[in-house]
Amino acid sequence: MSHAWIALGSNLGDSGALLDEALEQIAQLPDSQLLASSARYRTAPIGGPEQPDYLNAACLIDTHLEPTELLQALQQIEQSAGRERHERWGPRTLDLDIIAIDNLLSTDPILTLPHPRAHQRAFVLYPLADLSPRPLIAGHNVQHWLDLVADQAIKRLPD
Ligand code: A4P
Ligand code: MG
Repeated sequence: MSHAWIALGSNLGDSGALLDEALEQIAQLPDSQLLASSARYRTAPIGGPEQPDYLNAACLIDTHLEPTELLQALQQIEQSAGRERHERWGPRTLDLDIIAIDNLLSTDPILTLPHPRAHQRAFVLYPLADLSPRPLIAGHNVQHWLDLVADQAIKRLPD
């Protein structure tokens, strides 16, 4: 059984409903259990073209799936939310990124672990901070990285 931390993001369509639906589908992944999910955050877009603000969140699961099986299952959930890929960092109905799986390290571009940009992004770090346990990213805890992204616009939404 492995812990996997997953980041959710949406800035097209009914983002609140899309994140609700994604969490329900994550809870139903085979050989897996949803342990915790974060608050929702309204966040300014980082990178890419001019685009709407995002709704971001994170969750923690226990899973017996292999890392590549988990990635494929999450990509199927993205597809079922009508995800289209046009340009890097462009707007999307649903993005599901694996932030970390236990303390696995991978430089494979198909599945890089921990996620190579997680520690630079308030929209990933704030939701992760709501979860227990939290992942270690590049040898440091989430709070260490949070202190370095204080300039990024993010608003925690009421439950
Ligand atoms: N891939 C490699 N490692 C991973 C991983 N750990 N988890 C590969 C998930 N996928 C991983 O992803 C591109 C490829 O990354 C996949 O084929 C997979 O094999 P994608 O979802 O098709 O494309 P993407 O999400 O546009 O690319 P990327 O580089 O993952 O984007 P980022 O860095 O995740 O940025 N601003 C705000 N405020 N909130 C956001 O959620 N998201 C992005 C996307 C940009 N700005 C944002 C937000
Ligand atoms: Mg992605």
